[in-house]
Amino acid sequence: MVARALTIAGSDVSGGAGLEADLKMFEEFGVFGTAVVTCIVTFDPEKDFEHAIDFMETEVIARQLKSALAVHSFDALKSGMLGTAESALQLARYLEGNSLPYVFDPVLVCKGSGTMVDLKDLFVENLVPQATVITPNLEEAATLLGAEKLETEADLVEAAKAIHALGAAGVVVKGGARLDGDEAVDVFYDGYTLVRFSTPKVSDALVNGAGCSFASAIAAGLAQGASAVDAVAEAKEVVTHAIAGRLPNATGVPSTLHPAARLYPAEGVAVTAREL
Ligand code: PXL
Repeated sequence: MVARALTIAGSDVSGGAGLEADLKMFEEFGVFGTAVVTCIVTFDPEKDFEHAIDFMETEVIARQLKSALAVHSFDALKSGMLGTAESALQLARYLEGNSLPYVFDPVLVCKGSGTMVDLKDLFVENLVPQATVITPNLEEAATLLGAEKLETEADLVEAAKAIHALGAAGVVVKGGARLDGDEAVDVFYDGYTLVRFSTPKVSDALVNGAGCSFASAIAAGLAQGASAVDAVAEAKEVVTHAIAGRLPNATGVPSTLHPAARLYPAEGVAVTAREL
């Protein structure tokens, strides 16, 4: 049976991130996907590609959610940029009533744009405890925990444990390009297993959509019945290829190339998993 996944996310018209990334990633896994649009991100080419975000009306998001859920029986949900407190709460209310695997990408900022940190408390209270897997980067993890900067692998481990203690079933804290060193390191914790995942760093620069694609690849794996730790390992491999194959664009932040693992695999990309 074909697995089905729903993303609740913003639209990134540049195509690397947001629901565009999610749907392309679902497709790579052979998962049928659809999307609830929470906001639309555009750029002003006359102002150095400054971001603008248009938020969908809460009522329109509610109608999309209701429609999608009525049409399909989903095997997993993923959320990305939720935009407003109301849309985040709406999603939380839905999640409280069911046990679908849920991947929570706690997007608080968009690379190169302003912050949405006012959602932090709402995330911690309402969405973190619903997550099957939550996928914060270093900054998001620090914000969720009200911590100072996270800078070392030991910080990643502590953050993964602390976010698990906030109620998330599985946590993967992403060191990514932001953590110093030759490897891209992520730490997974689910209360039993603590795993350090690493790949050779294939880009020192940030790539637009890497985080969205990682979370949606995990959701696709969960939708197909993979365990959280296996879904994370597979997602890391696919997304590392997608980062290696990144496309330059006019914004200066290259776009993730979602089908790269299949079409343009990079040499030397392998995921190493070590239980800590
Ligand atoms: O990568 C964060 C992100 C999430 N969602 C949308 C975005 C971005 C960053 O560009 O545009 C819609």
